[in-house]
This record gives sequence, C-alpha cells and structure tokens, in this order.
Amino acid sequence: IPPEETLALVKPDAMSPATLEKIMDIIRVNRFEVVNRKKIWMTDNLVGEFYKEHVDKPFFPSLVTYLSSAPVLAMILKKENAAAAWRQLMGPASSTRAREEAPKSIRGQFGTDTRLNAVFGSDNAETAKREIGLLFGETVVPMTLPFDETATTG
Ligand code: DAT
Ligand code: MG
Repeated sequence: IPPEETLALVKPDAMSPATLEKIMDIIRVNRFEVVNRKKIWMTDNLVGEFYKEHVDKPFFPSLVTYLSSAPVLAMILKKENAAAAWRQLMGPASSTRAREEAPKSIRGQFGTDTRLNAVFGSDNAETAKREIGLLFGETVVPMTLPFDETATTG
C-alpha cells in the first residue's frame, strides 16, 4: 500500500503547550511522518472555504467564529491509510461520545464539547488534497511555531 497524506489541525482549544506536546507524542507513537507543519491564524473567509460542506448547517457561523478566533497548528501527516488512521485516533466529534466510546482518542482525552473538539482530520485522501492546498498554499502566512524549531514557510 503506498503511503498517503492527510491534513490534521490542532484547534484553538488544544493549542496549550502541554496539550500540544501530548498530541505530538500520539502522532510520533503512531508513526506518522510530519511532512510539513505550521501555526496559522485562519481568516473567517478561509475557515468558510475550508468547511464549505457545512455552510447550511446551524452550527456553521459559530464554527467559523471559533476557528478564526485564535491560531491553529496545521500538519501534513503521511503514512499508509493516513486519513482513516488519523480520524481513528481523533475519535468522534462529540466529546461526550468520545469520552464514552473512545476515551483514549484525542477528542476523548482533550475535547471539551462538539465544537471545541481539539482536532480536525480530512475525511479521505481526496479531500485532503484540497484542504492541504487551502492551508499550505503560499497565501497563508505562517506564524512562529510553539516549538524550538524554525518555522517552515510556504
Ligand atoms: P468532524 O470534525 O469529525 O469531521 P463534522 O465534519 O461533522 O465533524 O463537523 C465539523 C465540525 O463542525 C466539528 O468538528 C465541530 C463542528 N460541529 C459539528 N457538529 C456540531 C454541532 N452539532 N454543534 C456544534 N458544532 C458542531
Ligand atoms: Mg468533517
């Protein structure tokens, strides 16, 4: 099976250094290659484009406000079946469900509710291509990473 790429986001509610470190450990232990990563502050237009499948949902406005309220960490993760593997690690969107059904999942450990649910993952390798293009295109300016490493640009 050839490796594939998926897009992962750490959402604002999980951007504290302690939580971020635990999430990075989970990524390492599960042997994802971090192909690229950058901290960004998404505009509401970008969030709207990113989540356009949900534009008609009642929660869309609050989702856009939330995700444009503070920086996120965007990562391109690579391994066999990366999209499905990362979504499995994330757990269900609802933090209550995640704690009941998948307490060791990222959302089970770090999610607060259905909106503040710690992480994003692409549905599959196809949607990942579009989402990687949106966030790693050269118009999205990276911020300094919350690590000791130098931020990668582009
Ligand atoms: P996922 O993030 O697992 O892909 P989704 O695509 O169904 O879940 O929804 C996208 C995001 O929208 C989700 O992470 C948080 C928000 N959201 C979904 N359902 C919601 C709800 N009922 N109330 C508030 N926010 C919701
Ligand atoms: Mg989704």
